[in-house]
Formats: sequence, structure tokens, C-alpha cells
Amino acid sequence: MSQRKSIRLYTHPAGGWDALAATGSALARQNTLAKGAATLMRMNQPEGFDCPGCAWPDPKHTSSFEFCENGAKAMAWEATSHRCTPEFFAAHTVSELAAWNDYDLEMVGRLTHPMAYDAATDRYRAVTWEEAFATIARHLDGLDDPNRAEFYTSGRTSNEAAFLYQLFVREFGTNNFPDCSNMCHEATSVGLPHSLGVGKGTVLLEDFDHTDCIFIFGQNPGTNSPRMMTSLRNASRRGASIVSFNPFRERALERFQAPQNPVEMVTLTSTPISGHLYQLRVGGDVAVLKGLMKVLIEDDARLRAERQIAVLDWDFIKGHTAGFDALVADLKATRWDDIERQSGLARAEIEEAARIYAKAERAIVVYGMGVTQHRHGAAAVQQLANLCLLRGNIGRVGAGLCPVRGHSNVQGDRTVGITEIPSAEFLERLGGRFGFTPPSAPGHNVVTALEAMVRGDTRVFFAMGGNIVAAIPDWEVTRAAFERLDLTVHVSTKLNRSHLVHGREALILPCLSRSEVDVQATGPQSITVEDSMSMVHASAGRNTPASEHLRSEPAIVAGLAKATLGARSVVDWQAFVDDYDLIRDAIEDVFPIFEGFNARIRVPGGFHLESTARDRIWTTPGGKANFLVYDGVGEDPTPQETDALWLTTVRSHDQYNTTLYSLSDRYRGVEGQRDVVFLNAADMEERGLAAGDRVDLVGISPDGTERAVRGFMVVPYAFPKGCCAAYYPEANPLVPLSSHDPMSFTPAYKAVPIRLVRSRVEAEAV
Ligand SMILES: Nc1nc2c(c(=O)[nH]1)N[C@H]1C(S)=C(S)[C@@H](COP(=O)(O)OP(=O)(O)OC[C@H]3O[C@@H](n4cnc5c(=O)[nH]c(N)nc54)[C@H](O)[C@@H]3O)O[C@H]1N2
Ligand SMILES: Nc1nc2c(c(=O)[nH]1)N[C@H]1C(S)=C(S)[C@@H](COP(=O)(O)OP(=O)(O)OC[C@H]3O[C@@H](n4cnc5c(=O)[nH]c(N)nc54)[C@H](O)[C@@H]3O)O[C@H]1N2
Ligand SMILES: [Mo]
Repeated sequence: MSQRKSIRLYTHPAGGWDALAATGSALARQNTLAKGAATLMRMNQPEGFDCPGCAWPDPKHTSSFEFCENGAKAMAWEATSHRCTPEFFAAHTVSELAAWNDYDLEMVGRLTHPMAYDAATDRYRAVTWEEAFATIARHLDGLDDPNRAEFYTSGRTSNEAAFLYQLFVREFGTNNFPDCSNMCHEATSVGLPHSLGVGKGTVLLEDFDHTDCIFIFGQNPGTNSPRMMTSLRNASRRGASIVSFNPFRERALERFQAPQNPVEMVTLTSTPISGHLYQLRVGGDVAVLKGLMKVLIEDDARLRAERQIAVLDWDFIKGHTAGFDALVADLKATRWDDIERQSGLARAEIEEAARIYAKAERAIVVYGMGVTQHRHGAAAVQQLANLCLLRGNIGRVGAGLCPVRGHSNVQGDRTVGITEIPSAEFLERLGGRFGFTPPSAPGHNVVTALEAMVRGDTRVFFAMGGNIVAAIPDWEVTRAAFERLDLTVHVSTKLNRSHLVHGREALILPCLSRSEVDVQATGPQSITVEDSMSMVHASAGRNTPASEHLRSEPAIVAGLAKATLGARSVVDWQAFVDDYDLIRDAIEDVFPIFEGFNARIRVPGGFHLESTARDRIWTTPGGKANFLVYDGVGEDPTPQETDALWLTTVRSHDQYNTTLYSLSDRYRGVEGQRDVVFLNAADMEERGLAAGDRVDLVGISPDGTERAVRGFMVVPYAFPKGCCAAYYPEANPLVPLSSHDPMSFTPAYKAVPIRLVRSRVEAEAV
């Protein structure tokens, strides 16, 4: 579909009437107006289903309807009346569909039948579930080593499905669990335990009602977790300071008109959100953090000497932490010149921000992909923890560290065992509960799985949800690797790129979505999810399934396990499918933190999974919270070539990861197109570029391989000098697979060195 193109400055606050209008048109596009409205009212209600959008918590899942534009879009996208049927597949070859854009692919609608690729006709054709399972079993059975199969998970999968999935995969014999979280908050899961003993956040939603100050690094709440705007708006109105660090002046960080608030809506007023919005350079976070801490430490020394006033929380530092002296030594050795150059901010700006932080009795530090998706994402997360620890801002009401997770159950999937590096204790409990010996060798994450595929070691790729082919870096090599596989299988709700870049044999298995009723032998089932703040609650859909042929994800895992393992299996798979309570009992047996699981999810709002750091119990080897040193201030901002720019890749307001709700990005003023690059005026002038010019983005290659995306339109934007931005996933071919964090293996999606080269396409008037 072509959509009207334009570029214009957006002058309204975030939210407001435009959000309501956008919701209406999203529902209309999916043809779900009547059903859509009813479905919306059941979302995030005690008896309803969990929003399939982001992982931000709901006010106890007990309150009345909370409007969220992007939640509504996610729901409309699932509850669409469009269908992707066997007739559709019969009418289009896969080669033809491969030329469609991602928006048009998903707009076809919900998948209705299991489909298998037929090489003779280059089409997908309908097959029965039994045929599909038999095909997978044949391939898995034929492997000389179970580690030649990869089992991907995307974070919408429920705890119940994820638990069964990891059980099957481990009984089959591998720990190869590439997971969307490897591209997302892995830097948190891997970096934070060294600091705090836990790899999760330490705040609850109510902490936002008690905090004096919120620092937000590299996260765009107005788009990616819009319900967070309620907390930010309330905090701002209470007088709490909100400070953000982002190369974009994201509109929702500036001001927000609450669609729930009749006065703001009618009077067209709005609430300012971030009193201080610092436009740091791409990759400038560590430099800023070191600058902030340097100021705190220097102010503390000075004020204690002059007036006996402490800026640091000395009781906390002495009683709870280790590594303070090494941190101070490193900060003393860090030069302001380097901090200013790398961060793009003036010393005075960093001092101003540090003093806001120091004045706040209770502070929350929030962060997202702008911090994690870097070559040293995990180490950067540890610097955020340092900042909290200096003032004892962990384990107190109104204070703490708040990583904002992505997919609605990405955190839960990890909690119930989707991990390529399982602990010995977990494996022992799992094996003990079921009576088998799970494999203990570490498996693959997304990057190492792709490397194994590129080497030719992998034969089978199975995906529980997601669209990995579009989400990963370095498309030219990684896509070729998918095409060399013997079998690719995707459990999906919509047609996407991963079905079209496929192995010799390929299957699409259509599953129920969260808003649909899931009826098994003992009646309608509910599933559970864990949000960003470790609250676990039940979710039960009510809509009629998009097709009678759909199966639930737990039923699909069970079908797969029965076909593959047969009588070899020690698990009664059918019993689990008949009654999901039994899956939850098994989860509780393996993970003691789920004690009383079935009873506790029947309480509206669910329950909180305990976090030791929140209670100031440090489960690190030394029993203390650790200050950790980051060597340097971040990567060199001018890699070799003088005309290099740091490219960051971001989400538009109208996409959910690789799913595009439209081709527009309202708050950044871009309509009907996504092949654009945001660039500041000075960088344009230096390169002789004008608005509307077409350029190729060419990667500055670490390995001699040319990586480029072509014909992107230059959009002038107030962006820091030496940096530019383009959309994910269009810019993914530019990210080298080798460019990832050595600790967490997170690809450096937010720092890609590139050059701009004028395209051989004509400029357009804008
Ligand atoms: N509607 C909607 N909701 C979503 C998603 C979606 O795509 N659409 N995706 C879900 C998922 S899986 C995730 S992980 C989250 C993602 O949510 P976010 O973490 O908000 O992800 P991004 O939009 O990729 O980037 C966040 C911000 O980082 C800024 N940024 C870029 N580079 C840097 C940098 O070097 N430093 C700093 N400080 N900032 C930088 C960008 O300008 C952007 O504002 O949202 C989840 N929710
Ligand atoms: N350049 C760049 N690349 C990035 C990022 C970035 O910021 N920049 N962000 C990264 C991040 S944070 C993430 S999380 C990944 C996302 O990677 P993925 O999680 O793999 O991708 P999604 O786009 O969320 O997956 C969309 C597909 O999920 C399927 N789906 C939707 N709902 C369900 C369901 O209920 N069940 C099942 N089985 N399938 C369902 C649909 O078929 C849909 O097409 O991308 C990463 N890639
Ligand atoms: Mo994510």
C-alpha cells in the first residue's frame, strides 16, 4: 500500500486528540471497530487479558480502563478481521511475496492454517498439524547432534508455553535458546548481577508516586511504553524533577496531553514532562554517567569540608557496597575534555543535572535500548547502577533502577527457564522434577546461533514467535544462512519476513493470540505473564479465535514433543495441555519463588516475584553491591574516517518492532515513508546535502565487507552533531554481526559507524 508522504514539524504535545484519532484509524484499518472497542475494554482488566504490547505494569490490573494509543494498536493488530488463508498463499509465490514490504505482509491478516513450503510451486500450501509435526520430528530425529537445532523465543510467549518449550528442548538435548532478549535487555540480565546480584529492575509502579526525581536514559516512553506517561505526568505535576538524556527531543519527554484527562483535552493544555532534556551524542551515556558521578564525588568532598553536608550516602556505601575507592580513582582520572567530547554536552550541563540528582532524596533511574544496544551495553548498565548506589537509591521507597523491558513477557520467559546458560541449580531441579538429565553445556544466544548458522553447523531453526529474520543484524550474511538450513519453522500469528527467507523446507504454524479464548479439555485456560516490575498475573482472552485451526502455544509445544520424543519422553504432555494449572504447579516445583502460584494469580493484580536487591540483600559473591569501573568514556566518536557519523536505529511511533502499523512517525513529523535519515544542519552543510536529497548509508566496515542501504531521504533535524538516526529494521543490514557487546552479546544497534554517499536517485521536494 502506498501512503501519503510528507515531512513537517509536529507542534502538538504527545497524546491528546491526535492519539485518539490514531487509535480510531488503527481500529478502522484492521476493520475491527465494534469488536475492537469491546476488546479494548477487557484489556488489562482483572478478568481480561494482558495487553500484547509492552511490558510496562498496569495499576494492579484492577483499575478501570487506562487508555493507551499503542496498546490499542497492538490489540487491533491481533483482533483484525483480515485473514491470511491457504487461498491467499495459492495466489502468490514466495518469490513474489518477498518483494512486498513488511507493512503489506502483516496487513494480509491473521494466519489461519498450518502451511508448508512447496519448492516445486514456490508456494506455501496447507497441511494438517500432524503432517507438520511429523516433518519437524523427521528433521530433528535425523540430526547427529541436537545442538544442530536452534530454538528461538520472542517475548510475547506466556510463562506456561515458555516453560513447556524449554522442557521439550532440554529433553531433546540442547540449551540452544536464542531469544529476542539477546537483542534487547540482555545487557541488564548479564551486567546487573555483577552490580546488584539480580538482573532485573528494583522498583515497583508505586515508587513513581513517591519519588523526587526521575532520570531517563535512552528510552522513549510516549511511544514504547505509553502507560508510563501516566506515572511521569503525575510525578511532574507533584513537582518531581524529570531529566532525560536522549539524542532526540522526543515529544512525549517534552510535554504530554493526557487523553484520560477531560480538562487537558478540552482546554488543549498539556503537562510538561522533562524539565531538562539533554541531547547527548549517540553513545554518550557512559561519558555523561561518569561526569555525573564525578560531580557528586567532588561536591561531596567540598561540601563536607566546608559545611559538613554529605552528598553521598556514606552509611549505605560503607554498609552495603564494595569497590568505592576504585571507582573514585577512575573518576578522578577521567578528564572533562573527554567527557564533553564523547557526550556532546558541556560540563556545566552535566553539573546542573548532577545537582538535580543530588538534591532529590529519592531518585529513580530509568533506561531503555539507548543504553543497552551498544558495544559495551552491559558495562554501561553497571554505570547506571553506580549512579544509584552513590546515593543509596536502591532498596528504598521511591528510589531504584528501572530497566523498561520490551515485549510483554520477555522477562517472564527468562524467569521460567528460557536461557542458553542455565544454572546448575536450575538444571538439577528441572531434571529432578521430571526424571531426566538436562544438557549442561552452554547453548547459543542470537549472535552465536547466527554464527553457527553462517558456519553451516546448524540444520534446523524453530521459532516460538517473533520475526527474527528482520530483527537481526547484517542481513546479507545472516539471511543467506537461513536459506541454507534444512528446515525453518515459525509459530506465528501474522505473515512476516521470516516466512519468506526460509530453509529448504519451511513451516508456518498459526497460533492463538492473547486476546482469544483458549479452550482445552478442562475448559477455558488462562496464561500468566511477568511485567517489567516483576509482577506476575493471569491473562485470559475472550475473542473467538481467528480460525478453528489455530492451536495454543502450549498445545503446539506438546504436539511437537510427542511427535519428536514419542515414548522416549518422561513427560505427560497431554496432561499439561488439558489443564494449564498443572504447568503452573510444575513451574512452582522447579522455581521456589513461584510458591503458591495457582492461588496467587487468582488474586486480582497477581503477585510480585521477590527481588533481593529491593530488600538490600546482595546476592553477589562478596555479599555486597559492587561499584564497577568502566575503562574510558565510550567508543571513539570519530572512527578513522573524518566524515564518519554514528548512526542509531530507532522505532517510529507506528511500529511494534518489525510490525509496522503504518509508514508514519507522527511525533517526528514523518508521514508515509521510512527510508529516511535524520541529520543535523551542520552535518548536512559539510556534506553539501539539502533536505530531500537521497543518500546511501554505507557502513564503515570492521572486516572489509561492504554494507549499505540505498536511497534514503535526508531529513534535517535537531540532532547532535556527528550523529544521525534511521529506522529499525530498515537500517539493520548496516550492523555487522561481529559488532556486539562481548559481555552480553547484544548487537550494537544504537552505534553504527557509517558514511553518507549521494545516491544515484533524484532528490524529492519536501
Ligand atoms: N509501540 C511500541 N511499543 C514497544 C515496542 C515497539 O516497537 N513499539 N517495542 C518493545 C520492545 S521489544 C522494546 S525493547 C521497547 C523499546 O523501547 P525503547 O527502549 O524506548 O527503544 P527505542 O525506540 O529503540 O530507543 C529508545 C530511545 O533511545 C534513544 N537513543 C538512541 N541512541 C541513543 C544513545 O546512544 N543514547 C541514549 N541515551 N539514547 C539513545 C532514541 O532516540 C530513543 O528515544 O519497547 C517495547 N514497546
Ligand atoms: N536495528 C535494530 N534492530 C533491533 C532493535 C533495534 O532497536 N534496532 N531492537 C531489538 C529488540 S529490542 C527486539 S525485542 C527484537 C524483536 O524481535 P522479535 O521479537 O523477533 O520481533 P517482533 O517484530 O516483535 O515479532 C513480530 C512477529 O511476532 C509474531 N507474533 C505476534 N504475536 C504473537 C503471539 O502471540 N505468538 C506468536 N507465536 N507469535 C506472535 C507475528 O507473526 C509477528 O510478525 O528486535 C531487535 N532488533
Ligand atoms: Mo525488545
